[in-house]
Amino acid sequence: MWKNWRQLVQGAQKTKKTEEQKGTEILSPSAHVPAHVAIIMDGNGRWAKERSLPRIMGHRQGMQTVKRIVRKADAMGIKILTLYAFSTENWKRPKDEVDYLMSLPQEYLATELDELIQRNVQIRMVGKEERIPSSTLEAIVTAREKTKENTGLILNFALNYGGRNEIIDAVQQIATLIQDKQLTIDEITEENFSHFLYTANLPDPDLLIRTSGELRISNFMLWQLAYTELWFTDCYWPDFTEDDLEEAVRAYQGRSRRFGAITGGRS
Ligand code: V0D
Repeated sequence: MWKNWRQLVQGAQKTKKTEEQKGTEILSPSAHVPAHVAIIMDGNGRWAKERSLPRIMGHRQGMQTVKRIVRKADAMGIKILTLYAFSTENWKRPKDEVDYLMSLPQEYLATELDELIQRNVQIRMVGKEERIPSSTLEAIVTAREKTKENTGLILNFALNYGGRNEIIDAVQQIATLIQDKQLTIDEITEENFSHFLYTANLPDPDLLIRTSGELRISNFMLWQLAYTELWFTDCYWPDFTEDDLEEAVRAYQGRSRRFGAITGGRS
């Protein structure tokens, strides 16, 4: 049961860089591009407020940034892009705002899905499907189905996602298996545990980007971020550019150049 999962993860992990790669130009094809980049897309409301616009205009502009950054990530050779689109906390926002946010997946997919299919992108979702309006969920499930055989960029939307919630879900699944005598206590290992997370069969993020100046993880991928490099910018998400993504990756490359040799463990 674990074998399939391990092979998937190991297959997705990067190989150690060679001596000659260490000296190469930062974004050259052979440079060490993080395989999995996760982004907390913060600052849409503040972006709108600074312009005396309604918050939803910030979300709308934020979606345009998603379109640009997905193209850029693909072009840079990033393999997995996880975008934190909606947290379990976001349900506390005004109903109008939540309703608008829940219309964005359909709007995004209406204009982007054909191109994503052409680009061999695989769309996925992490988070709880419950509570997501059926029309929203249907659009995402359709996109997921249509792209499930694609072998290019994995575009992973975190939606109705909470990190502690994810861990509790995993613990409940494990406890049920133990109760049913399908799993023994000594089989609860780090590797096996991660199989029960929403991100089972995805490698952990190499790089986390958070926009808009907050220096927190805010319940995002708590388990998966254990060894992830963190990069923060004051830039609001709607203003985040392709160059900013390059800058974050360059910072990541600088860190792995400096520490890769001495950590011995994960790159
Ligand atoms: C608003 C900034 C794309 C953050 C980006 C449901 C907040 C724009 C999607 C999307 C949101 C999700 C799934 C999918 C395709 C697209 C999205 C939400 C918010 C919350 F399959 N942008 N986006 N979803 N915003």
